[in-house]
Amino acid sequence: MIADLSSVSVETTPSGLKRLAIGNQAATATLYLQGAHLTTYRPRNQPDLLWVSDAEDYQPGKAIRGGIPICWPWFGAHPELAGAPSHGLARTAEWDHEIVREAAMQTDIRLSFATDGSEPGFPYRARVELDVSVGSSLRLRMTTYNEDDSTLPLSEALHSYFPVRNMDELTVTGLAGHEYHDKLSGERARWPRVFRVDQEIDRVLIDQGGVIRLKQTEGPNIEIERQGSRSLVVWNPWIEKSRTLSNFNDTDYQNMICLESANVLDDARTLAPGSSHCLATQISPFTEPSHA
Ligand code: TA6
Repeated sequence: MIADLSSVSVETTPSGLKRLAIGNQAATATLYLQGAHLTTYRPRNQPDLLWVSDAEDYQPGKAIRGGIPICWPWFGAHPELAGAPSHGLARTAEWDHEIVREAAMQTDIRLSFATDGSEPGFPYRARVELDVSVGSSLRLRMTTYNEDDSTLPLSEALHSYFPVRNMDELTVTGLAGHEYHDKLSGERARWPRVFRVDQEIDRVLIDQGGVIRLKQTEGPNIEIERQGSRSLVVWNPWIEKSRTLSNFNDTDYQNMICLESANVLDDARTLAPGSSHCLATQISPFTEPSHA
């Protein structure tokens, strides 16, 4: 019998959430069907490249604090509907899934979620498919199909939480010099050449589609590539905001940063009837070249 080269097993947590435990020769990952929500991704011989608060209790109907929450079909607060869920409908909805490919070095899974126009805040028929590929890189392709007769407004993000071992050692490249919208001040500015996380950061780069690299001496170095996205959200709640967040320890701000592949603000999209848009991201480990 050929050894198990790749496996996907369906598990149910004590709280009743269904999740897929994915394993192959290149990596392992954990994917919850509620919200199509990845919570772990570990390339072979690497630490987890995703971060989840250990205050998370994985309850049905509640977004998981960490991993890669799917913000769709709106990002942040709903533009008109007070009381609508923050970051849209998808991250607490039950998605369908099919295992597309189980190979030795790669496992591909397609998840899907559809709206019928009755959902509060989103009166449109639409479908969103998330193609997850677990291998030496983690690839996500989120494709929205407008199945309605009306033009569909779309803002979205793959709200990725990354681990930081020591915030003082963290550098993030690919940001400097780019214009960003500061959600805290409401102003626009240029990203500084020297950037340290030493306060609450909630910023949206508004026209940057290039490679982002998270570098740290003790924790994993992570490379983020994007397609179909020219906006990137950078978020750390820091001290005060951390105290207000659900399923988040007061000191968790010291060990995480969100770098979110997005279509938000100037990069939000409108889909004509019958059209589609794909937002894709690749998350990969990388090693700094050792200086000879
Ligand atoms: O992406 C940053 C952000 O929009 C912050 O403003 C903060 O609200 C964060 O998302 C977390 O939102 P959540 O609804 O998951 O608590």
